[in-house]
Amino acid sequence: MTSFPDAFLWGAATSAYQIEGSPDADGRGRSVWDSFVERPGAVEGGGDARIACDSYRRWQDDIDILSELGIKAYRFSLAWSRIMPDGRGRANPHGLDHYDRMIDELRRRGIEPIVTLNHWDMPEALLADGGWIGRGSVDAFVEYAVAASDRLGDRVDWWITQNEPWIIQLLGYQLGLHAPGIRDLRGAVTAGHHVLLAHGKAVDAMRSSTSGRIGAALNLLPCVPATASAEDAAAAWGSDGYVNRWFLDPLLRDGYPDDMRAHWERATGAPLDDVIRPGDEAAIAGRSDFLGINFYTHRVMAAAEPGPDRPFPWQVVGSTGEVERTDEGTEIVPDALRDLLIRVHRDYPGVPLMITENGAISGDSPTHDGQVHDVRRTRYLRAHVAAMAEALEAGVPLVGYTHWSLLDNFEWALGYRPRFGLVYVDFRTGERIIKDSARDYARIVRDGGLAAPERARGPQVDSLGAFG
Ligand code: IFM
Repeated sequence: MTSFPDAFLWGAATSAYQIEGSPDADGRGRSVWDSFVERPGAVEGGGDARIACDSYRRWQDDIDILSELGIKAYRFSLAWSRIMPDGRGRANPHGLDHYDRMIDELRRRGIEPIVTLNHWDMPEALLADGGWIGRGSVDAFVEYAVAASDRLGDRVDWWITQNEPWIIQLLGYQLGLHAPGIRDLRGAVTAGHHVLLAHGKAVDAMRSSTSGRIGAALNLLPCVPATASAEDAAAAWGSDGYVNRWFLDPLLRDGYPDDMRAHWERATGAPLDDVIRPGDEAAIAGRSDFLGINFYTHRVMAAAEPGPDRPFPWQVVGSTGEVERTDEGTEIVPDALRDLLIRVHRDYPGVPLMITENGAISGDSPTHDGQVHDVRRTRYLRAHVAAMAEALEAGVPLVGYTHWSLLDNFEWALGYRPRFGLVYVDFRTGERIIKDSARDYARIVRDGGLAAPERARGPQVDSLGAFG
């Protein structure tokens, strides 16, 4: 048996916008995603999240499933616009009531709540000031964080302020593929900075109302050179600055990395001094009690000439040859998770780490027996648990794992086609079916890890046996 700590947080994750539905219930305000999904072509299949998994109404069903599976932690997000319908000013007590009830029920069932504050659903009202591009977003976020912490902070031991700042910056403000759909390179780096600054200021403001641990969740992508050439090595390091170090260094060291700052200043044609103001980096650094890591895959990088759609001198080329992939073509590289954990611990020592997301798209649906035999998700999950075990053995202070996702859900611009859930959701009826992968995960949770022989087979496991 691999040795995970007894207190290891074996969990599953969701986010409010992706599962809740009920956009008009109990005084919720509009979020940036409500208007983004109305843009023609913004969401594949033209779907929206007005119902999604209906979890605002079915939240007790979701907790029943967690409990049935014996899952020990539930990472979910508060819908920002349920709590701050107008973006600033008044907090909506009915929105807070909902999460208050959920947290009490989770605790009653012995399930640890891990609460994310910003999983991308900023109140639409804040767009008047540019969304995250406006510096006022920082104070708006602090108001929201304090409202949440004042009400819930006595029962939440784990807080995640921001989910995936790089994705907010890249898809929301650089490429315009996510809400609010802005394409503005300088706006993007500004937005990303404000997301981090909001983290630092919110942590300070929350300390008086919660003794819980507070961190941010970064989606980290190990960047590997496509060839042994010096040019590709430089491309991989540059990409690492863009995706990983631009967020890790200010959070866990003392400021932005110089090499990437130079890339940004060259690409945007001006120094960043008016964006990253004196005192900002000091307000971000040293605030995080732990780091959340969302891990899905790696980036195989080659050198390239910058151009109109390529601001930096590198490009993603992917692996050549036989590589296992998800239904969506994402490369499955569990060893990269082990190496990433070891690297983060080496470069940013002393910080507890939590895998706050990890999962795979696998489109399995119920078969003749009414069950969902998602063999590939099971294999994926086991391989990543094995990688975590190896990282723990190497001394990495890993405290938890919340699989993405508990439920099939609204996958943003990709709509409902990609299924990430341990639990199948019939989006016409709301019915939930526990997949085979969830039953296998339940056994891992119960046993506190993988049996040694299973682990040795790693990603090659092909005989899954009877699930607990
Ligand atoms: O569904 C998303 C989630 O909201 C953020 N991280 C990646 C997941 C899968 O794409």
